[in-house]
Amino acid sequence: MKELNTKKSSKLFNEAKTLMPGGVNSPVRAFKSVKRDPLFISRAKGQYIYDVDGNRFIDYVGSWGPMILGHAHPAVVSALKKTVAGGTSFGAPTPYEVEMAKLVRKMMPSVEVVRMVNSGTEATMSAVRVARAFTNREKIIKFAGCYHGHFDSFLIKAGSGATTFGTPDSPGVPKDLAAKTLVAEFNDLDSVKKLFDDNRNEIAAIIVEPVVGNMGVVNPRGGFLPGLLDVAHANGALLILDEVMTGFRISRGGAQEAFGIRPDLTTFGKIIGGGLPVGAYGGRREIMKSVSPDGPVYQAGTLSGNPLAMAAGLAQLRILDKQKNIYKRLERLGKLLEVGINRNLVKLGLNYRLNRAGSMFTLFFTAEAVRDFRTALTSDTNKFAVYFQEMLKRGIYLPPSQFEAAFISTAHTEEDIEKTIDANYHSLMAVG
Ligand code: KE4
Repeated sequence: MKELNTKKSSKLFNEAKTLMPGGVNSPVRAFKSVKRDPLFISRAKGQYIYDVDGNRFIDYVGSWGPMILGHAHPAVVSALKKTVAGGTSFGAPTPYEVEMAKLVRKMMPSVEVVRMVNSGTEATMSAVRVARAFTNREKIIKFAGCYHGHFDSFLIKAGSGATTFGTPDSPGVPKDLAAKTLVAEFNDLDSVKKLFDDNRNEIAAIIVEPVVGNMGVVNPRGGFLPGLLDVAHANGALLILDEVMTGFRISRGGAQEAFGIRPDLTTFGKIIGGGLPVGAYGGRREIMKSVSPDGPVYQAGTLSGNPLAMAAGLAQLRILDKQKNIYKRLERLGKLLEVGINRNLVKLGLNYRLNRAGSMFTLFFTAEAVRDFRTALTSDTNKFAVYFQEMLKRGIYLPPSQFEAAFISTAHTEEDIEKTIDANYHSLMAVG
Protein backbone atom coordinates (compact mmCIF):
# COMPACT_ATOMS: atom_id res chain seq x y z
CA MET A 1 0.00 0.00 0.00
CA LYS A 2 1.46 3.38 -1.00
CA GLU A 3 2.54 5.74 1.77
CA LEU A 4 0.43 8.84 2.39
CA ASN A 5 1.83 12.23 1.40
CA THR A 6 1.49 14.19 4.65
CA LYS A 7 4.40 16.61 4.24
CA LYS A 8 2.38 19.77 4.97
CA SER A 9 0.92 18.21 8.15
CA SER A 10 4.38 17.28 9.40
CA LYS A 11 5.73 20.76 8.66
CA LEU A 12 2.85 22.30 10.59
CA PHE A 13 3.33 19.79 13.41
CA ASN A 14 7.02 20.70 13.76
CA GLU A 15 6.06 24.37 14.08
CA ALA A 16 3.12 23.59 16.40
CA LYS A 17 5.40 21.69 18.76
CA THR A 18 7.37 24.89 19.41
CA LEU A 19 4.17 26.76 20.26
CA MET A 20 1.77 24.39 22.10
CA PRO A 21 2.33 21.46 24.51
CA GLY A 22 2.99 18.49 22.23
CA GLY A 23 1.88 20.67 19.29
CA VAL A 24 -1.78 20.13 20.13
CA ASN A 25 -4.63 21.50 22.22
CA SER A 26 -5.70 18.09 23.48
CA PRO A 27 -3.24 15.22 24.07
CA VAL A 28 -4.92 12.39 22.15
CA ARG A 29 -4.71 14.45 18.94
CA ALA A 30 -0.90 14.13 18.95
CA PHE A 31 -1.16 10.55 17.64
CA LYS A 32 1.53 9.43 20.13
CA SER A 33 0.12 5.94 20.66
CA VAL A 34 -0.13 5.27 16.92
CA LYS A 35 3.48 6.28 16.35
CA ARG A 36 3.15 8.86 13.57
CA ASP A 37 2.67 12.60 13.17
CA PRO A 38 -0.93 13.78 13.38
CA LEU A 39 -2.77 15.03 10.32
CA PHE A 40 -3.72 18.70 10.24
CA ILE A 41 -7.29 18.95 9.02
CA SER A 42 -8.30 21.78 6.68
CA ARG A 43 -12.02 21.07 6.33
CA ALA A 44 -14.74 18.45 6.61
CA LYS A 45 -18.10 17.72 5.02
CA GLY A 46 -20.52 14.90 5.79
CA GLN A 47 -18.57 11.72 6.57
CA TYR A 48 -15.34 13.08 5.10
CA ILE A 49 -12.40 15.01 6.52
CA TYR A 50 -9.67 16.53 4.34
CA ASP A 51 -6.11 17.12 5.56
CA VAL A 52 -3.86 20.01 4.52
CA ASP A 53 -2.10 17.75 1.98
CA GLY A 54 -5.41 17.17 0.20
CA ASN A 55 -5.96 13.60 1.43
CA ARG A 56 -9.61 12.62 2.02
CA PHE A 57 -10.65 10.17 4.71
CA ILE A 58 -13.87 8.54 5.86
CA ASP A 59 -14.02 9.97 9.37
CA TYR A 60 -14.85 7.71 12.34
CA VAL A 61 -13.69 10.22 14.99
CA GLY A 62 -16.39 12.80 14.28
CA SER A 63 -14.67 15.25 16.63
CA TRP A 64 -14.88 12.51 19.34
CA GLY A 65 -18.65 12.27 19.17
CA PRO A 66 -20.36 15.62 18.40
CA MET A 67 -20.73 15.11 14.65
CA ILE A 68 -23.57 12.55 14.75
CA LEU A 69 -25.14 14.13 11.64
CA GLY A 70 -21.81 14.43 9.85
CA HIS A 71 -19.65 17.51 9.37
CA ALA A 72 -21.02 20.90 8.24
CA HIS A 73 -24.62 19.71 8.27
CA PRO A 74 -26.68 22.29 6.30
CA ALA A 75 -29.08 22.88 9.21
CA VAL A 76 -26.20 23.57 11.61
CA VAL A 77 -24.35 25.81 9.16
CA SER A 78 -27.41 27.91 8.33
CA ALA A 79 -28.35 28.23 12.02
CA LEU A 80 -24.85 29.54 12.75
CA LYS A 81 -24.85 31.95 9.79
CA LYS A 82 -28.19 33.38 10.87
CA THR A 83 -27.19 33.72 14.53
CA VAL A 84 -23.70 35.19 14.06
CA ALA A 85 -25.15 38.13 12.12
CA GLY A 86 -26.84 39.19 15.37
CA GLY A 87 -23.72 39.02 17.52
CA THR A 88 -21.69 36.27 19.14
CA SER A 89 -22.08 36.66 22.90
CA PHE A 90 -24.01 38.91 25.27
CA GLY A 91 -23.31 37.59 28.76
CA ALA A 92 -27.04 37.81 29.30
CA PRO A 93 -29.98 35.38 29.06
CA THR A 94 -31.21 34.60 25.53
CA PRO A 95 -34.27 32.81 24.15
CA TYR A 96 -31.95 30.12 22.75
CA GLU A 97 -31.12 28.88 26.23
CA VAL A 98 -34.81 28.50 27.09
CA GLU A 99 -35.36 26.53 23.88
CA MET A 100 -32.36 24.32 24.62
CA ALA A 101 -33.41 23.62 28.20
CA LYS A 102 -36.93 22.72 27.06
CA LEU A 103 -35.62 20.36 24.36
CA VAL A 104 -33.17 18.64 26.73
CA ARG A 105 -35.98 18.06 29.22
CA LYS A 106 -38.26 16.75 26.48
CA MET A 107 -35.64 14.28 25.22
CA MET A 108 -34.40 13.30 28.70
CA PRO A 109 -37.25 13.72 31.20
CA SER A 110 -35.00 12.90 34.20
CA VAL A 111 -33.39 16.30 33.60
CA GLU A 112 -35.99 18.52 35.23
CA VAL A 113 -33.58 21.45 35.59
CA VAL A 114 -30.42 21.96 33.50
CA ARG A 115 -27.45 24.32 33.56
CA MET A 116 -25.42 24.99 30.37
CA VAL A 117 -21.63 25.11 30.60
CA ASN A 118 -18.78 25.08 28.04
CA SER A 119 -17.36 21.53 28.10
CA GLY A 120 -17.96 18.03 29.31
CA THR A 121 -15.36 18.56 32.03
CA GLU A 122 -17.19 21.60 33.34
CA ALA A 123 -20.40 19.58 33.35
CA THR A 124 -19.00 16.63 35.30
CA MET A 125 -17.00 18.69 37.80
CA SER A 126 -20.08 20.83 38.50
CA ALA A 127 -22.32 17.78 38.90
CA VAL A 128 -19.88 16.32 41.46
CA ARG A 129 -19.78 19.63 43.36
CA VAL A 130 -23.59 19.69 43.47
CA ALA A 131 -23.73 16.05 44.62
CA ARG A 132 -21.19 16.73 47.39
CA ALA A 133 -23.18 19.76 48.54
CA PHE A 134 -26.58 18.04 48.33
CA THR A 135 -25.47 14.99 50.36
CA ASN A 136 -23.03 16.89 52.57
CA ARG A 137 -20.47 14.17 51.82
CA GLU A 138 -17.06 14.40 50.11
CA LYS A 139 -16.13 11.03 48.59
CA ILE A 140 -17.11 9.87 45.11
CA ILE A 141 -16.87 6.56 43.29
CA LYS A 142 -15.63 6.36 39.71
CA PHE A 143 -14.63 3.32 37.65
CA ALA A 144 -11.20 2.28 36.41
CA GLY A 145 -10.98 3.12 32.72
CA CYS A 146 -13.82 5.62 32.73
CA TYR A 147 -12.94 9.21 31.80
CA HIS A 148 -15.02 12.18 32.88
CA GLY A 149 -12.76 15.07 31.83
CA HIS A 150 -9.68 16.57 33.48
CA PHE A 151 -11.14 17.76 36.84
CA ASP A 152 -8.70 16.96 39.68
CA SER A 153 -11.09 14.50 41.31
CA PHE A 154 -11.21 12.39 38.16
CA LEU A 155 -7.48 12.17 37.38
CA ILE A 156 -7.11 9.29 39.76
CA LYS A 157 -5.72 5.81 39.39
CA ALA A 158 -6.95 2.91 41.40
CA GLY A 159 -4.86 2.07 44.40
CA SER A 160 -3.69 -1.53 44.58
CA GLY A 161 -6.92 -3.49 44.15
CA ALA A 162 -9.99 -1.42 43.54
CA THR A 163 -10.84 -0.99 47.18
CA THR A 164 -8.15 1.42 48.36
CA PHE A 165 -8.32 5.20 48.00
CA GLY A 166 -7.43 6.81 44.71
CA THR A 167 -4.00 8.26 44.14
CA PRO A 168 -3.26 11.07 41.69
CA ASP A 169 -2.95 9.98 38.07
CA SER A 170 -1.40 13.32 37.17
CA PRO A 171 1.08 15.62 38.89
CA GLY A 172 -0.64 18.69 40.29
CA VAL A 173 -3.57 16.78 41.78
CA PRO A 174 -3.54 17.21 45.58
CA LYS A 175 -3.14 13.86 47.38
CA ASP A 176 -5.84 14.64 49.93
CA LEU A 177 -8.31 15.43 47.16
CA ALA A 178 -7.34 12.26 45.29
CA ALA A 179 -8.01 10.27 48.44
CA LYS A 180 -11.66 11.30 48.20
CA THR A 181 -12.07 9.48 44.90
CA LEU A 182 -12.66 5.76 45.27
CA VAL A 183 -12.14 3.49 42.26
CA ALA A 184 -14.34 0.49 41.46
CA GLU A 185 -14.38 -1.96 38.55
CA PHE A 186 -16.88 -1.45 35.74
CA ASN A 187 -19.45 -4.29 35.52
CA ASP A 188 -18.54 -5.40 39.07
CA LEU A 189 -21.32 -4.40 41.47
CA ASP A 190 -19.58 -6.13 44.39
CA SER A 191 -16.58 -3.80 44.05
CA VAL A 192 -19.03 -0.89 44.46
CA LYS A 193 -20.83 -2.41 47.43
CA LYS A 194 -17.50 -3.01 49.17
CA LEU A 195 -16.56 0.66 48.79
CA PHE A 196 -19.84 1.69 50.37
CA ASP A 197 -19.32 -0.81 53.21
CA ASP A 198 -15.79 0.51 53.81
CA ASN A 199 -16.83 4.17 53.61
CA ARG A 200 -20.19 4.29 55.37
CA ASN A 201 -22.09 7.58 55.02
CA GLU A 202 -19.09 9.24 53.33
CA ILE A 203 -19.86 8.76 49.63
CA ALA A 204 -21.74 11.55 47.85
CA ALA A 205 -22.15 9.94 44.45
CA ILE A 206 -21.23 7.35 41.89
CA ILE A 207 -20.25 8.78 38.50
CA VAL A 208 -20.25 6.39 35.56
CA GLU A 209 -20.14 6.29 31.78
CA PRO A 210 -23.29 4.14 31.28
CA VAL A 211 -21.75 2.71 28.11
CA VAL A 212 -18.02 3.24 28.38
CA GLY A 213 -16.31 4.93 25.46
CA ASN A 214 -13.04 5.89 27.12
CA MET A 215 -11.44 2.49 27.53
CA GLY A 216 -12.77 1.67 24.09
CA VAL A 217 -16.44 0.68 23.92
CA VAL A 218 -17.54 -1.50 26.84
CA ASN A 219 -21.22 -2.26 27.40
CA PRO A 220 -22.77 -2.62 30.85
CA ARG A 221 -23.75 -6.17 31.81
CA GLY A 222 -27.49 -6.70 32.34
CA GLY A 223 -28.50 -5.36 35.74
CA PHE A 224 -25.29 -3.39 36.32
CA LEU A 225 -26.72 0.10 35.80
CA PRO A 226 -29.96 -0.52 37.73
CA GLY A 227 -27.80 -2.13 40.40
CA LEU A 228 -25.70 1.04 40.66
CA LEU A 229 -28.84 3.13 41.17
CA ASP A 230 -30.07 0.77 43.90
CA VAL A 231 -26.77 0.58 45.77
CA ALA A 232 -26.31 4.36 45.56
CA HIS A 233 -29.77 5.09 46.93
CA ALA A 234 -29.52 2.34 49.58
CA ASN A 235 -26.46 4.21 50.89
CA GLY A 236 -27.85 7.77 50.66
CA ALA A 237 -25.71 8.59 47.59
CA LEU A 238 -26.59 9.94 44.14
CA LEU A 239 -26.06 8.35 40.72
CA ILE A 240 -24.52 10.65 38.11
CA LEU A 241 -24.73 9.30 34.55
CA ASP A 242 -21.95 10.84 32.50
CA GLU A 243 -23.71 10.99 29.11
CA VAL A 244 -21.22 13.38 27.56
CA MET A 245 -20.58 10.70 24.93
CA THR A 246 -23.72 8.53 25.06
CA GLY A 247 -26.24 11.36 25.37
CA PHE A 248 -28.42 11.57 22.24
CA ARG A 249 -25.90 9.11 20.69
CA ILE A 250 -26.94 5.59 21.60
CA SER A 251 -30.61 6.51 21.52
CA ARG A 252 -32.72 9.65 21.28
CA GLY A 253 -32.84 9.74 25.06
CA GLY A 254 -29.28 8.50 25.57
CA ALA A 255 -28.27 5.55 27.72
CA GLN A 256 -30.88 6.33 30.37
CA GLU A 257 -33.62 5.74 27.77
CA ALA A 258 -31.85 2.73 26.25
CA PHE A 259 -31.42 1.05 29.65
CA GLY A 260 -34.55 2.45 31.30
CA ILE A 261 -32.95 4.06 34.34
CA ARG A 262 -33.60 7.45 35.90
CA PRO A 263 -30.37 8.88 37.35
CA ASP A 264 -30.28 11.69 39.88
CA LEU A 265 -27.99 13.82 37.71
CA THR A 266 -26.85 13.60 34.09
CA THR A 267 -23.95 15.32 32.36
CA PHE A 268 -23.77 16.24 28.68
CA GLY A 269 -21.30 17.52 26.09
CA LYS A 270 -20.36 16.86 22.44
CA ILE A 271 -23.66 16.32 20.52
CA ILE A 272 -25.53 18.98 22.52
CA GLY A 273 -23.21 21.64 21.01
CA GLY A 274 -23.34 20.52 17.37
CA GLY A 275 -19.56 20.89 17.29
CA LEU A 276 -19.34 24.14 19.30
CA PRO A 277 -18.11 24.26 22.91
CA VAL A 278 -21.09 23.19 25.02
CA GLY A 279 -21.62 21.02 28.09
CA ALA A 280 -24.53 20.77 30.47
CA TYR A 281 -25.53 19.14 33.73
CA GLY A 282 -28.93 18.66 35.25
CA GLY A 283 -31.37 16.37 36.96
CA ARG A 284 -33.83 16.33 39.82
CA ARG A 285 -35.27 19.76 40.63
CA GLU A 286 -34.70 19.32 44.38
CA ILE A 287 -30.99 18.74 43.72
CA MET A 288 -30.50 21.43 41.07
CA LYS A 289 -32.20 24.12 43.14
CA SER A 290 -29.02 24.14 45.25
CA VAL A 291 -27.16 25.71 42.30
CA SER A 292 -26.49 29.46 42.39
CA PRO A 293 -28.29 31.81 42.22
CA ASP A 294 -31.20 29.65 43.45
CA GLY A 295 -28.99 28.02 46.04
CA PRO A 296 -25.52 28.26 47.57
CA VAL A 297 -23.55 25.95 45.22
CA TYR A 298 -21.53 28.31 43.08
CA GLN A 299 -20.92 27.63 39.40
CA ALA A 300 -20.64 30.22 36.62
CA GLY A 301 -19.33 30.82 33.09
CA THR A 302 -18.87 33.84 30.83
CA LEU A 303 -19.79 31.92 27.70
CA SER A 304 -22.25 29.43 29.19
CA GLY A 305 -25.37 29.24 26.98
CA ASN A 306 -23.55 31.19 24.27
CA PRO A 307 -25.99 32.01 21.44
CA LEU A 308 -23.80 30.49 18.68
CA ALA A 309 -23.29 27.29 20.62
CA MET A 310 -26.98 27.07 21.47
CA ALA A 311 -27.97 27.66 17.84
CA ALA A 312 -25.67 24.89 16.59
CA GLY A 313 -26.73 22.50 19.35
CA LEU A 314 -30.44 23.24 18.84
CA ALA A 315 -30.17 22.71 15.07
CA GLN A 316 -28.62 19.28 15.65
CA LEU A 317 -30.84 18.20 18.55
CA ARG A 318 -34.04 19.23 16.77
CA ILE A 319 -33.17 16.87 13.92
CA LEU A 320 -32.36 14.06 16.37
CA ASP A 321 -35.63 14.73 18.16
CA LYS A 322 -37.85 14.93 15.10
CA GLN A 323 -36.37 12.91 12.26
CA LYS A 324 -37.77 9.37 12.41
CA ASN A 325 -35.47 6.38 11.97
CA ILE A 326 -32.20 8.24 12.64
CA TYR A 327 -31.24 5.76 15.36
CA LYS A 328 -32.47 2.81 13.28
CA ARG A 329 -30.14 3.96 10.51
CA LEU A 330 -27.18 4.33 12.87
CA GLU A 331 -27.90 0.85 14.27
CA ARG A 332 -28.12 -0.61 10.76
CA LEU A 333 -24.80 0.90 9.71
CA GLY A 334 -23.18 -0.22 12.97
CA LYS A 335 -24.49 -3.76 12.58
CA LEU A 336 -23.31 -3.91 8.96
CA LEU A 337 -19.81 -2.90 10.06
CA GLU A 338 -19.80 -5.34 12.99
CA VAL A 339 -20.87 -8.29 10.82
CA GLY A 340 -18.30 -7.39 8.16
CA ILE A 341 -15.39 -7.05 10.57
CA ASN A 342 -16.29 -10.25 12.44
CA ARG A 343 -16.49 -12.04 9.08
CA ASN A 344 -12.99 -10.78 8.26
CA LEU A 345 -11.67 -11.99 11.63
CA VAL A 346 -13.05 -15.48 10.98
CA LYS A 347 -11.68 -15.55 7.42
CA LEU A 348 -8.22 -14.55 8.70
CA GLY A 349 -8.35 -16.86 11.71
CA LEU A 350 -7.94 -13.92 14.09
CA ASN A 351 -9.66 -13.69 17.48
CA TYR A 352 -9.64 -9.94 18.12
CA ARG A 353 -12.77 -8.52 19.76
CA LEU A 354 -15.18 -5.94 18.34
CA ASN A 355 -17.37 -4.16 20.90
CA ARG A 356 -20.24 -2.00 19.69
CA ALA A 357 -23.05 0.12 21.11
CA GLY A 358 -25.19 1.43 18.25
CA SER A 359 -22.94 3.78 16.26
CA MET A 360 -20.00 3.55 18.72
CA PHE A 361 -17.45 0.77 18.23
CA THR A 362 -13.92 -0.40 19.10
CA LEU A 363 -11.86 -3.27 17.67
CA PHE A 364 -9.73 -4.58 20.55
CA PHE A 365 -6.53 -6.41 19.64
CA THR A 366 -7.02 -9.08 22.29
CA ALA A 367 -8.60 -12.54 22.43
CA GLU A 368 -10.23 -11.73 25.79
CA ALA A 369 -13.82 -10.58 25.98
CA VAL A 370 -13.47 -6.89 26.94
CA ARG A 371 -15.79 -6.21 29.85
CA ASP A 372 -13.75 -3.81 32.00
CA PHE A 373 -10.45 -1.92 32.18
CA ARG A 374 -8.41 -5.00 33.13
CA THR A 375 -9.54 -6.91 30.04
CA ALA A 376 -9.25 -3.82 27.81
CA LEU A 377 -5.60 -3.51 28.88
CA THR A 378 -4.83 -7.01 27.53
CA SER A 379 -5.03 -5.45 24.04
CA ASP A 380 -1.85 -5.31 21.95
CA THR A 381 -1.39 -1.57 21.42
CA ASN A 382 1.54 -2.12 19.03
CA LYS A 383 -0.71 -4.13 16.74
CA PHE A 384 -3.35 -1.42 17.05
CA ALA A 385 -0.79 1.20 15.96
CA VAL A 386 0.07 -0.80 12.82
CA TYR A 387 -3.63 -1.34 12.12
CA PHE A 388 -4.38 2.39 12.54
CA GLN A 389 -1.66 3.32 10.04
CA GLU A 390 -2.76 0.68 7.52
CA MET A 391 -6.36 1.91 7.73
CA LEU A 392 -5.19 5.52 7.32
CA LYS A 393 -3.33 4.58 4.11
CA ARG A 394 -6.60 3.09 2.86
CA GLY A 395 -8.52 6.32 3.55
CA ILE A 396 -10.06 5.41 6.89
CA TYR A 397 -9.53 7.83 9.81
CA LEU A 398 -9.99 6.01 13.15
CA PRO A 399 -9.51 7.33 16.70
CA PRO A 400 -5.69 7.29 17.22
CA SER A 401 -5.82 5.10 20.33
CA GLN A 402 -6.83 1.54 21.18
CA PHE A 403 -8.74 2.90 24.16
CA GLU A 404 -11.18 5.18 22.38
CA ALA A 405 -14.58 4.80 20.72
CA ALA A 406 -15.08 5.25 17.00
CA PHE A 407 -18.28 6.92 15.78
CA ILE A 408 -20.53 6.42 12.77
CA SER A 409 -22.68 9.37 11.62
CA THR A 410 -25.89 9.57 9.61
CA ALA A 411 -23.74 10.94 6.77
CA HIS A 412 -21.95 7.58 6.44
CA THR A 413 -23.34 5.34 3.69
CA GLU A 414 -23.55 1.59 3.22
CA GLU A 415 -20.84 2.05 0.56
CA ASP A 416 -18.56 3.72 3.14
CA ILE A 417 -19.12 0.78 5.48
CA GLU A 418 -18.27 -1.72 2.73
CA LYS A 419 -15.09 0.26 1.92
CA THR A 420 -14.19 0.21 5.63
CA ILE A 421 -14.75 -3.56 5.87
CA ASP A 422 -12.51 -4.07 2.85
CA ALA A 423 -9.82 -1.78 4.30
CA ASN A 424 -10.17 -3.65 7.62
CA TYR A 425 -9.50 -6.99 5.87
CA HIS A 426 -6.31 -5.80 4.17
CA SER A 427 -5.14 -3.90 7.24
CA LEU A 428 -5.63 -6.94 9.49
CA MET A 429 -3.56 -8.97 7.01
CA ALA A 430 -0.80 -6.38 7.33
CA VAL A 431 -0.98 -6.59 11.15
CA GLY A 432 -1.10 -10.39 11.28
P1 KE4 B 1 -14.58 17.58 27.40
O1 KE4 B 1 -14.11 18.38 28.58
O2 KE4 B 1 -13.42 17.01 26.60
O3 KE4 B 1 -15.59 18.33 26.52
O4 KE4 B 1 -15.42 16.33 27.96
C1 KE4 B 1 -14.81 15.47 28.90
C2 KE4 B 1 -15.51 14.13 28.85
C3 KE4 B 1 -16.39 13.80 29.86
N1 KE4 B 1 -17.06 12.63 29.86
C4 KE4 B 1 -16.89 11.74 28.85
C5 KE4 B 1 -17.65 10.46 28.88
C6 KE4 B 1 -16.01 12.03 27.78
O5 KE4 B 1 -15.85 11.13 26.79
C7 KE4 B 1 -15.30 13.25 27.77
C8 KE4 B 1 -14.30 13.60 26.68
N2 KE4 B 1 -14.02 12.58 25.74
C9 KE4 B 1 -12.73 12.62 25.09
C10 KE4 B 1 -12.68 11.46 24.09
N3 KE4 B 1 -12.57 10.22 24.70
C11 KE4 B 1 -12.43 13.93 24.46
C12 KE4 B 1 -11.28 13.92 23.47
C13 KE4 B 1 -10.11 14.69 23.99
O6 KE4 B 1 -9.80 14.60 25.20
O7 KE4 B 1 -9.49 15.38 23.14
